[in-house]
Order: sequence, then C-alpha cells, then structure tokens
Amino acid sequence: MERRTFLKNLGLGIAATAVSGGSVANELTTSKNITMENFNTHEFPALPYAYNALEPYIDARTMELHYDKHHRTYFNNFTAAIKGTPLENSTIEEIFAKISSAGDAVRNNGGGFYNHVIFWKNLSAKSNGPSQELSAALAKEFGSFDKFREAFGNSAKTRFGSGWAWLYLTSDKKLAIGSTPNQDNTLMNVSQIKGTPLLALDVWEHAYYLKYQNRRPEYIDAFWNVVNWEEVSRRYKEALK
Ligand code: MN3
Repeated sequence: MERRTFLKNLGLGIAATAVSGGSVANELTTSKNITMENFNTHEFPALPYAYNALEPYIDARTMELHYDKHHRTYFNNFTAAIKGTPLENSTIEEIFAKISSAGDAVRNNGGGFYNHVIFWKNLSAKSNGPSQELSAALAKEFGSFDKFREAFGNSAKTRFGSGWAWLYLTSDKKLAIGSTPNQDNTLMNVSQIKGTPLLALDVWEHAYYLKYQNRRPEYIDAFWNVVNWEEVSRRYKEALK
C-alpha cells in the first residue's frame, strides 16, 4: 500500500496533507470543527502506528492500554460531558479558551483526549532531528539542543504527581518549556503557562509504569529515541504563522 493511502486509511488527515498538499488540505480546512492539527472533537482518531512500533523504548502492552483504555475513556467521557452544552460544536481551541466555565468533566476529559492526540503524533519509530528552522530557534532560546533536552527533561522529571511536560510557542512567538498538572495543557485559560503546544510528554504513571515502574527519569531519557521531529517541526512552522 502506498504511504499516502495507508495514512489516509488510518484517518491521519495531517500526514496525508503534508504528503500530498492540495485537495486533501482544502477538504479539511473547510470544516469549522477542524483546526491547526485537523483536530476533530467528535472523532476518536486511530493510533498512527502499531502498538509495538516504539519498542523497546515504549512497550507494546503500555501502548495498547494507554491508547485503547486510557485515551478512549477520556474521549468517551469528554463526548458525554460536552453534549448539549454551548461548546458542543466549538473547536478544541475555543473550548480550552473557555475551560474555566466548562466544568471539571470537560476540563479533565477534554484535556485527556486532546493531549494524547498530540502525544501520539509527536512519537515515531523513525526519529530524525528537528528542522533547521526549529533547530536554530531551540539553540537560540536554550543555548544548544542538548541544553533544551536537559531543560525539557527536568521539567518532566520534576512535575509532582501526574501531568505533562511541554515545549510550546508563546503568543509573542518565543519557544518555552513548562509542565501542567493532571490533563491541563497550554491552551487552557486556567493554565499558568500558555501558548501553542509543539511537543508533549505524558508523565502520568500509566505512561511508563509497566516497563519502568517508578523510574520516571529512565522513561524520559528513552523518550528522546522516539520523538517525531518532523511533526514537531511542522507544528512549529504552523504556529509561527
Ligand atoms: Mn496518558
């Protein structure tokens, strides 16, 4: 099967768009509910690879439970929580911009739904480096690529309890690193750190406990082997517009 067809069958509008340009892009951007990452709030997207694709860094059993149980439950609960509310047909950005008035069920499950979609897409068995553009911006902001990784890793390692580490672009187009608790993210009006998410790392125990038990730092170090820099670079370019 051709790559494009394969990706399309998986429901990966973005990847197909990136490969083909043109007609698919037009089709997707005409829908009001689909935004920067072609994010459809009414659809549970397919995992963009097999459960075992990220072995040995992230094991197949963890991926299966994480995607098919944890992530799916967030989606189902989000769908139930937002149904019949004024935000039901809003974009995910609009929902997060008003999240303080949407209630805890929408906040926790909407965040859980969205954050994992970003997370799956920024992982890949084939991990290259960032684009020249992003690479230069990371070096400028953090000193070097290694220093960026160290700062991001520290943010992930020091998040107390459950949450997420982020590389994000602030409204004044600066790269920044930070973490959010629970299923919050940088698009939420309640978040202390705000901007467009570029790279996400799930540091809930369910993301690593089967393989790494309590050794979160080992999981974080392994994560760098499976970062989909192509996707992170695409998001950066998109967010700069
Ligand atoms: Mn998770």
